[in-house]
Amino acid sequence: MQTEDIQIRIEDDRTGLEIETLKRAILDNLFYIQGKFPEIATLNDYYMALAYTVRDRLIHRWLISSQTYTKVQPREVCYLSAEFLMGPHLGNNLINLGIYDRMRQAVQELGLNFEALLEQEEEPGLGNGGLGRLAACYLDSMATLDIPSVGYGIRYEFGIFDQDIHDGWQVEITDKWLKNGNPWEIARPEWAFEVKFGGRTERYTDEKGRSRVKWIPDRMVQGVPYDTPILGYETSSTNTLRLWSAQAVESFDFRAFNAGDYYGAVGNKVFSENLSKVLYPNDEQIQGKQLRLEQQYFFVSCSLQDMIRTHCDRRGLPISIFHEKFTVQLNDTHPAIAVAELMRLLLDEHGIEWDQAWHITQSTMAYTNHTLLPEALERWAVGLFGSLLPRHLEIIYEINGRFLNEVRLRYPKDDERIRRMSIIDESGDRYVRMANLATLGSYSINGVAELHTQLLKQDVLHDFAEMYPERFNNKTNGVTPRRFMVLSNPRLTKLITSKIGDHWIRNLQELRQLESFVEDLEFRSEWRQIKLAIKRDLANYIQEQNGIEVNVDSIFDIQAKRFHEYKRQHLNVLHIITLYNRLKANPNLDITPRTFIFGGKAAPGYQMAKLIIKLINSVADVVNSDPDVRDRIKVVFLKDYNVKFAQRVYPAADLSEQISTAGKEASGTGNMKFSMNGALTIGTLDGANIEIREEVGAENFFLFGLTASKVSQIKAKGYDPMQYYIANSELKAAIDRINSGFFSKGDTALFKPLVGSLMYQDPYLLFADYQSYIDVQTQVGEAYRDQDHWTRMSILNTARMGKFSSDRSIREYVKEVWKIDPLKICPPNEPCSIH
Ligand code: CBF
Repeated sequence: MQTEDIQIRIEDDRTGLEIETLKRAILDNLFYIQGKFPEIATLNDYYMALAYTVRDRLIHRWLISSQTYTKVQPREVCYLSAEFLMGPHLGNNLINLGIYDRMRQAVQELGLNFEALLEQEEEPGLGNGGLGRLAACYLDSMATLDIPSVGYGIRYEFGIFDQDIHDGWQVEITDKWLKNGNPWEIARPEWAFEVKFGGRTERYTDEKGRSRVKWIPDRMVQGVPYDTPILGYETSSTNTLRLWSAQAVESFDFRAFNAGDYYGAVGNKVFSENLSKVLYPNDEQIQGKQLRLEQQYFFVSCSLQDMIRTHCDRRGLPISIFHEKFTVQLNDTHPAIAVAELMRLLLDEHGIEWDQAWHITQSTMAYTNHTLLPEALERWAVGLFGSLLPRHLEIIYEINGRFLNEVRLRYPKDDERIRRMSIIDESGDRYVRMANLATLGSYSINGVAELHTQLLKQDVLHDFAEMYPERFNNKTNGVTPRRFMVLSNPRLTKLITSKIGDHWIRNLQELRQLESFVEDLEFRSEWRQIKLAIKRDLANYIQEQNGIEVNVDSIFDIQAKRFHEYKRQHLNVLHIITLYNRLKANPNLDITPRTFIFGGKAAPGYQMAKLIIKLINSVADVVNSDPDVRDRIKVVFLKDYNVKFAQRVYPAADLSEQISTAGKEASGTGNMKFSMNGALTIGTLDGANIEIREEVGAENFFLFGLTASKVSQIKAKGYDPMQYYIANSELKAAIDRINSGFFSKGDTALFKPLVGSLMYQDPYLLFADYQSYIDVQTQVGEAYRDQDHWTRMSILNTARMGKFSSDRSIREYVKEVWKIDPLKICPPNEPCSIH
């Protein structure tokens, strides 16, 4: 049958947006999909029924989008990322569909608790932190801006671990996010690909007499795509997040089974499926593990094969114009193997000559760098690399040889430069440098904030930036206001919308209009009341979770992010101990009450970061129960920081801690989410803090600390933290308190590694920044006493955050990097001739 002949009847029950239709659809899904009568349905059954009701409403838009892409053949972005930290889908999809309130009413009319159903969703934690969450924000913005795009990644069976706290220590628990089923995805086994590993290569002459290479692998795995629709805000554009799951090509070996090797019969299946089993839980730290390289190659190969199939088979286009129809954005170096894989596919599978293949590859790839930390720059031992990907190593050698010849021509007799620029690090054991491969293979290379891009060009990729200046550019990160304002802060959203309408949700610069309300007494009062109400909600949550009662009139001073020494959660702790010492010395001291709230996970193998978590909890135990403190300071560690948790915390903050050592945080995005929700920032001149301060105004930002260039200078001169310790009595007292065993029940050994590292090395310059931090914290305390002024600053923070919408970032990528035109998608069931 011809597909044109088939008229599919799309039923109103699956698309209708009326309250009665929504109610009927939920009950229908409960019956037909969950297979339950209401009397015995669980909360999860209702959640699933609701989620399917929403998914049904995405499907038609999704199919029209993909049909339109097939017809129009637009240029598309493929966003390759080893991590997508999506957060719960339900609420976000309701916002983007524009039916949030209507659905709440429908659910309530069915006698169900809407909030409890939203809460029921297990979030897909397929990322560690900033990098994965950025990818998720960018998917939202690309769909919202009608940019044809696909997000490609890995469907990890176990995402980022859940964090529990036992006796103050972090304990990791397996994240079984799929255990109740995932209503948002659709498996597409019919579109699976095979991925090869290991073995050897062989040269042969083809029928045209050309010398060609064949890769004879020693094992093969299958990648099965699972697709999730990504609907934009107030548009029909629905793009795809395509995550690959690893499966055995042949899942049961009958020969082994018949020979009595029962385990061996499924051995290959177990081995293959391990590939997409678990997300590596390290943020900005590489371990060089074989499985990690296998994961990277696995998803990159599946994704590139998928693009080529779409291009050549589905759209019937010649491979020679592949780069005109696709651009690939490499989210850090994790997918950088794409450069060698696309070359391999073009050379070996499509018979393209080297120069043309290189032209296509280099015109396709664009690379975003997300970190300057040396421990996060990926490199793979040549031995490991070659045994896993022998053909790719050959291709990389060839790329490198040709490239280094160019460098020699341009910079004759500069052997040092050759050594630095080579893709192969030969300074000791030999390694493949993935950042060099990504840079060389890309037509665009960008950092994620002005300072970061500047340092990237100055330092890590200096030689490349000198040789190819036109390829380097900055794209300051952004975050989606749909999730991080509209969904997570409905009260503030309502107030803002009541004053300036709702266009700001699509065009965040419109928040500037709020500036004219700063002098409006009633508006300020409403603003303050809203913050207070949200703080009250968080206080209740803290009471429930930690059994700690907090004062909602105190400053909610929040540091929520991954634990890393460069982020300096321990500097925050030194401030807490300093305040504590002052109160102990003078119990009647008049300080502004504060609640210090921490949240975040540490990589399981990162002992120092775990010790900092233990220190926070130990300080909390002492401070919270000391009668001398009389509730003027409270310390709370909220466990299991994830997207859901973040949505609860950002709106409740008065003060956002962005206190990394200058030059270390590439951008930060939590800093943006706090500030958008009216928190004031205490921060260093690091990452996007600099641009946030420029936007909100220096007078509405608490700045402290050394600049990045001062940090480098001090380090170059030979930094001695001990001098600061000796010279600063308050700093000394804080450190001595920890050292004395005061927070560890007399155990003087417990925090020794941490204190020793600070006193003798202090690689992140806490001691050098200590006094400036304490002084500015004192100013914060004083400023908070003038609530009216604080509220003005809070409003101005929100009003001036327009720049940090991910829509702005994506518009810049579209215009300056990808060069893609938006493509409007027709709404379902409406006559339409747009594109
Ligand atoms: O660019 C997104 C984020 O990426 C990181 O989280 C990363 O993993 N490299 C950086 O640490 C952040 O600064 C950055 O905002």
